[in-house]
Amino acid sequence: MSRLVVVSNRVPLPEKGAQAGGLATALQPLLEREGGVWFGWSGTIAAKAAEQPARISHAGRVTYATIDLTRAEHDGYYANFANGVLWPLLHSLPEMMRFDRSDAETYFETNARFADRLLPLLQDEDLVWVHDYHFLPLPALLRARGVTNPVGFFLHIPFPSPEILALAPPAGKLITALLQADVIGFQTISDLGNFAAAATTFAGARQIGAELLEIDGRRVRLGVFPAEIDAPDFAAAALRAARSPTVERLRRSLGGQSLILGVDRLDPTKGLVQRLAGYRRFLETETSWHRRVVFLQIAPVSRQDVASYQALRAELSQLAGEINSECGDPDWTPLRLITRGGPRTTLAGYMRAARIGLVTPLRDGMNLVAKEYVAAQDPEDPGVLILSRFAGAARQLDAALLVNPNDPDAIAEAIARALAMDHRERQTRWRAMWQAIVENSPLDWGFGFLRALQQGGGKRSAHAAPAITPRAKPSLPVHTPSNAIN
Ligand code: ADQ
Repeated sequence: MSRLVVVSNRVPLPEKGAQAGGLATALQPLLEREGGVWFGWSGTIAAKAAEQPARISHAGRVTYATIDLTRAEHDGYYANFANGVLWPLLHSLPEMMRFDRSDAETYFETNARFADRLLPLLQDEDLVWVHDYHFLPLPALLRARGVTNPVGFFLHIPFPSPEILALAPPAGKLITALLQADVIGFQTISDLGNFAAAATTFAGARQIGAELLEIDGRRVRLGVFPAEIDAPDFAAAALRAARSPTVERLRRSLGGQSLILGVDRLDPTKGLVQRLAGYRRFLETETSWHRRVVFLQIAPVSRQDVASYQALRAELSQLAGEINSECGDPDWTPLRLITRGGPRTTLAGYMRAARIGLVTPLRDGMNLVAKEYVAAQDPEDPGVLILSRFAGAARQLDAALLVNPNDPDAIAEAIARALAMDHRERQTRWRAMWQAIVENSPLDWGFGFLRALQQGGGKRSAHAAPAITPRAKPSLPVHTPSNAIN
């Protein structure tokens, strides 16, 4: 019987309300059901590094433990290195990367401070599950502090080829540190393959099985665990929301026009500039659709403390203005760009109202919005998903219209094809996609990973840090998921 300790950069503190983002969507159901500790950054920038322990609060069965960052930590660790180097690089977009050695140093130092603050919270039997690119060195930093508990790591975003990874100078150090985890999970088999190649190239690991590495006499298990949504639950939310006044207002505003919908955090990897170029190409070539279609792009601003994100926001606003002024008419606005978010349930209703879901990231670990769009559809009259072939979700949702997101003509052609698609083909494609997601859930995803961690990550020989967490241990039952994937 183990307690679950999750580590992620952002912690969805209940008092801060819902946040747009896939990590919370994927993890929250597991934590809420199983209970445990959720440890990470509070989201607050403090004047100076606090020596006190992590701040603790409780909601339901979850204990939240957070620390503040100093301005220097925030800038070096979070904005510049995690989001300015690792995020673009791991998405294979190295031209967006801005490397500075001092940021890398702050990244490692801040990880060490997280490790120091986590240490007193750990109990002997805990399973430690670390999430995402903010914490690549954390497994080694925990081991260096005597933590012998099973440590798992899941990467929510893609993993690039070794040649691309090598562009970041500390690549070898990062991979070597990460290999101190017992189990390392990825969204797709190609991410896993790229990581195995990087581990052998940069860290001297040996691949001794399809999903097994050996390094310094230790075994590190790799696995593929695609992030999932609760499709029936989301479908029910979409049906309810479709009758809500907010969604009804949107429908009325369309006046019978077909809705194309995009929902993404405002992020350079989501292919928003290319998507608008594709829509513009569609408007230029398919003039018969003028006044019969509206594209609503909801792109809640994200990481506005990172310069490239501010620049992207300005570029999108300009492009949107151009499209409306050059392709629109006095009585018709072809594009609505909204940079505020909204409740996920309202988004579900919008998705159900949309004839096309346009999901065209340049690269994406999984992309839960694509799965949500499928789940939200009316089975009797479903819309069409246009999906980037470079999203992890394209492996399961291969009945979507798959496009290369870099090719505006391909996006334009897919929009025209989707709008003209007959009812039978829409239903056939939708049923295949629904089948691909309906049996899975975030709980199965989480339990699948934790089962691998329990099996693969036995207690190490040295002694764990003393347990000083005040809470009683909730149990983590061994659960057999219906979709064991790895
Ligand atoms: P993200 O890059 O955040 O996730 P995605 O997987 O699409 O991307 O998840 C976004 C989530 O946020 C969805 O559940 C969506 O409904 C929600 N959301 C979007 N806008 C919202 C809003 N305005 N208000 C509330 N919720 C909103 C990262 C990786 C992905 C990976 C996930 C999960 O980049 O590739 O799929 O983690 O592993």
